[in-house]
Amino acid sequence: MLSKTIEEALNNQIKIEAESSQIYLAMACWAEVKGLEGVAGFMYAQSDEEREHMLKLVKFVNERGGHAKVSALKAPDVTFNSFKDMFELLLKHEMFVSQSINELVHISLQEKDYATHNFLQWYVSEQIEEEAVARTILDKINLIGDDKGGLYLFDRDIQNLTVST
Ligand code: OFO
Repeated sequence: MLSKTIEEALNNQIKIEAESSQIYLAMACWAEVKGLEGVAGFMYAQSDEEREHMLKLVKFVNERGGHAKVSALKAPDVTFNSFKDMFELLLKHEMFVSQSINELVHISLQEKDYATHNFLQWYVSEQIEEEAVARTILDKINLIGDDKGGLYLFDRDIQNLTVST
């Protein structure tokens, strides 16, 4: 059985994962209208993954005697100054998510909820991977600079960088 403190903290994370999915969906749409199909495909996949992260939490809360809450979400940015800006935002957001997961791990230890602590380890590993992918993408974008041909190749290659769930 989840304590109220843990239930609330997990519900907060459910909201964050849902917002992440919306943020990446908005990024996918922007990339698509800008004609970068590869980047759009990558961001649609990221958006789906965040929904999976959310659902995993939802099932866990409900299975452990809590009640997963579906709440109103903050509207994401829908336009960006550049692809570099967009991926910088993505990295910043993933760092925020990692911080939130770390906080959750901390709370689970304080509450002596070792089942939740164990469950959260998957998210800890996932965040390491997601931050690493975001950094790799930013490194590539920095290399390309303003080169249009480079952007074309980047758009073609980004599909191979898809993060596993
Ligand atoms: Fe990319 O954040 Fe979920 O966990």
